[in-house]
Amino acid sequence: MTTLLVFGALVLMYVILVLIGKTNELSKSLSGNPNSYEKESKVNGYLMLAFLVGLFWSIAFQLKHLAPLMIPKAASYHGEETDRLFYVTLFFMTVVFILTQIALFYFAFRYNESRNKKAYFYSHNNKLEVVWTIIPSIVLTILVVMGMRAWFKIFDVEARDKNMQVVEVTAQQFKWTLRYPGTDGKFGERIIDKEHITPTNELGINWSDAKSHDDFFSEQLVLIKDKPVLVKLGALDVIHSFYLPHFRVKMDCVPGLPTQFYFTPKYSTKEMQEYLSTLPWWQEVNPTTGLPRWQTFKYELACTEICGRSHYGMQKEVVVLANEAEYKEWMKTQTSYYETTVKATLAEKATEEVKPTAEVSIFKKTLASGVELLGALSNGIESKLISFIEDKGKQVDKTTWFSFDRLLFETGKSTLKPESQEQVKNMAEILKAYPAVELKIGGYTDNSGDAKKNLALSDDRAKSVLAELVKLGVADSRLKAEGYGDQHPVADNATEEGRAKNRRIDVRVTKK
Ligand SMILES: [Cu+2]
Repeated sequence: MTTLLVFGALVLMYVILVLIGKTNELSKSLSGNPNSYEKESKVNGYLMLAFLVGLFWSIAFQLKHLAPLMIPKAASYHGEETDRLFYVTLFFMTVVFILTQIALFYFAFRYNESRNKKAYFYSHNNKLEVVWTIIPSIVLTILVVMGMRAWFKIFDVEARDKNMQVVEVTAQQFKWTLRYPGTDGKFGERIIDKEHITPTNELGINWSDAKSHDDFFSEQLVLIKDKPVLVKLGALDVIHSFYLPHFRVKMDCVPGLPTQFYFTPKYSTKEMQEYLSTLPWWQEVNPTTGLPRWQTFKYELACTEICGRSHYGMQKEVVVLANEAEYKEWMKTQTSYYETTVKATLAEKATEEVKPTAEVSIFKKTLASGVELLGALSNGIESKLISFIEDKGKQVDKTTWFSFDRLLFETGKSTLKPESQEQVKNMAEILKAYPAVELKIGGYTDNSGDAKKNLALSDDRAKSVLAELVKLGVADSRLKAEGYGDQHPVADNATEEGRAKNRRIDVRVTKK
C-alpha cells in the first residue's frame, strides 16, 4: 500500500513539473523576447561546466572516503594477477572516461546556442576514423590477451601440484557442506540414488566404502598458507556460486555438473589481520564489538548466486592456517562422521534386519510330480498357497488372498522382469501338482498417479501373469485375472514402503 501511495505521489509530482514547464514556455513566447533563448542557453552552458567540476569533485570525494572500505589486497597468488588485470583495465577506462567527460561537457559549454554562430559542416575524415578504430582495437587486444593468459594459467591442470589439499564443497538451499577426505587423503565414494541419499546422508556417501570412514565435515573452510587447494564443487538443488572474495575465487556450483577451482592462499588469517592493522580504517574501533576492526577480521565464503529467499544466509568462515603442523593439530579436533554417527546407526539397522531373516528360512518342497521348488521362502507365496490347498479345514472363500513376493515388472509396464521367472515357474508347477485347483489373479497399484491408468495397468499386469502361467503349461480354463487399480490397499499409501507393498499381484484359490 505504501509503495502504491509513493508511486502515486511521484506520478503527480511529475505531472506538476511538466505543467510548470509548459506555462513557463507559454509565458515566454507571449512576452516575445528573442534573446531569452540565447541567455538561457548561456546559463545552461555554465551549468554544464559546473556539473563537470561537480562530477570530478564527487568522484575524488568518494574515492577518498570509500576506497578504504574496499576489499583488501588479494589473499591468493592468482588473485594478485587478476587484481593486476583489473587495475590495468581500470587505468584505460579511467583515462577514456576523463577525456570523454571533459569533451562532452566542455563542448556543451563552448558551442552553446547563438544566433551569430553557424554550425561547421564536417562530413568525415578517414585519418580520424582509422585512428579511433585502431587505438581501441590495440588496447582491447592487449587486455584480452592478458586476460586469456591469466585464465589459462589459473586453469592449467598440468601445472597443478599433485600434493594439493582437496576439499569437497556442496551447496544447497541454504547451506554449505564442507567435506574433508581425512587422513587417507581420499574421499569415500558417493552414490546418487534413492537408496543412498537420505535425510541423514544428503550427499549419498557409500558408507561401505572404507575410504569414507575417516571423512569429516567441517564447520569452517580451513586452508593452509602456501598450500595449493583444489575445491570440488557441487549443488543439490539449484545453481549456487562459491565465492571467496578475499581470494578472488568465484565458481558456480551446478546441480549434476561437478566444477572445481584450484588456488593457493598467500596470507594466513593472522597475517591478513596484521596487515590490516596498519590501515587507518581497520584501526578504527567497531562500535558493535568494541574492538579495532582488524582484530575481528575473518575471511569469508559466501554464495553469490541469488539462489532463493534465504540466500544471504549461505555464509561460512574461511580460516587460513600458517603451516601444515597447525593443520594437523586442527585435523585432530575433527571427528569422522562415520565413526561418530553412521557406525552406530548402521549397527542398529543390521540387528533389526538380521532378526526377521533369522525366522525366515528356505521353503524346501518336492511336489508330488517330483519337481523341486526353487528359491521359495517359508513366508513366501508358494508355502502359504500349498498349506492352504492341503489343509482340509480351510474353505475356499473370497477374502483369502496370497501375494506374490518375488514378481518385478518394468516401471509403468506390464512386462515381467526376468528375475520374476523363478516364482512364476514355481506357481505353474504347484498348479500342475494340484490339478483340481483354480485361481483368480488380482492386480493392484498404489494410489499415486492417474486412477484410470492405474486400473488399466493393474489389469494388464494380472493378465500378463496369467499368460505367463499358460505359457508354462497351465490350462487357460483354470485361471482368471482382474485388475483392481488402487483399491484394496494392504498398507499405508502415505509412505514409500507402504506404496511398494500396495503395488502387487495376488492370487485367490477359487476351487480346490
Ligand atoms: Cu546459494
